[in-house]
Amino acid sequence: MGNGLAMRTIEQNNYQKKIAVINDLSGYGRCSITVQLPIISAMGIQTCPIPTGIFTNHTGFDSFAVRDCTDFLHNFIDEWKKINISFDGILIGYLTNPAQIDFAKTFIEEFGSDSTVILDPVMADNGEFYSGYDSKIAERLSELICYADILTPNITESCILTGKRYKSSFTCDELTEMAEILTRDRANRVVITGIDSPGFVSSFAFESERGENYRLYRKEKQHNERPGTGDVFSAVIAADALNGKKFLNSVERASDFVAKALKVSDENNIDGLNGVCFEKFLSIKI
Ligand code: PXL
Repeated sequence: MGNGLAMRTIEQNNYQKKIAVINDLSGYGRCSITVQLPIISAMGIQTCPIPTGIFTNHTGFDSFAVRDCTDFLHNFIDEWKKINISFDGILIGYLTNPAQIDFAKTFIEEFGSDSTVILDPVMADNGEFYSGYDSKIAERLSELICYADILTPNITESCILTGKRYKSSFTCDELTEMAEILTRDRANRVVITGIDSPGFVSSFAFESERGENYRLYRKEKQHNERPGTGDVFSAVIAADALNGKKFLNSVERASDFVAKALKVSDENNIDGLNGVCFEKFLSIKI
């Protein structure tokens, strides 16, 4: 603001919770910020997006264009500090390079003192890294784990982060061991998604501070693989956490929500590249 006027800061109040959403913006294909904002808004939380990159469409398509936003990101810290805002939550998804991982750490240090930090360590699926990711980035991403309260890796990401071999099935003991490793630092809640078994796909929820500390949520497997389901899932988990919901109930709700949307997408013969049709279920109760 010019003319030597004092910068106007935002008066904080408790009317609504606020979450910073650090993820990419995919124009087409129902991924990342594009799906997370409407879901979190529908659950009553104010969203403040920080796009790490702008994609014309997600990377599952044969062709896409991307504008990396790394050089711009520091402005979010600089400008938001000037208006003195704070966040109840910080949700982190698609980070594409080490500089963005450093940005996420600094953002948490600057704005996260009273925040619940939810980290979806997006980097791989079905036993393979996504295009643009490799073990070097994975090593840097694993540093972010000690900044998070809640982790939502899929089974492939869980194996990478805990140094376990990816395979076609896992026992509850093996999943518990991974969850215990992932909750060694700050995080006390983890949900490992996309666990495959014949005809089913499950999420394994683990809370380190509970007596009976894990539960498996099993859903019928749908025909089509769809990108963005992890983004939908972590959005529900994040909004529920800010709304004070119990973690295990929240994992059940996120699993139900994703399963319903996957089913309707298949029933309507929507090609997998279009992502998951979640919009008609947005009346999700808070
Ligand atoms: O939801 C994962 C994801 C996020 N962002 C982009 C992607 C993908 C997965 O394909 O391509 C751009």
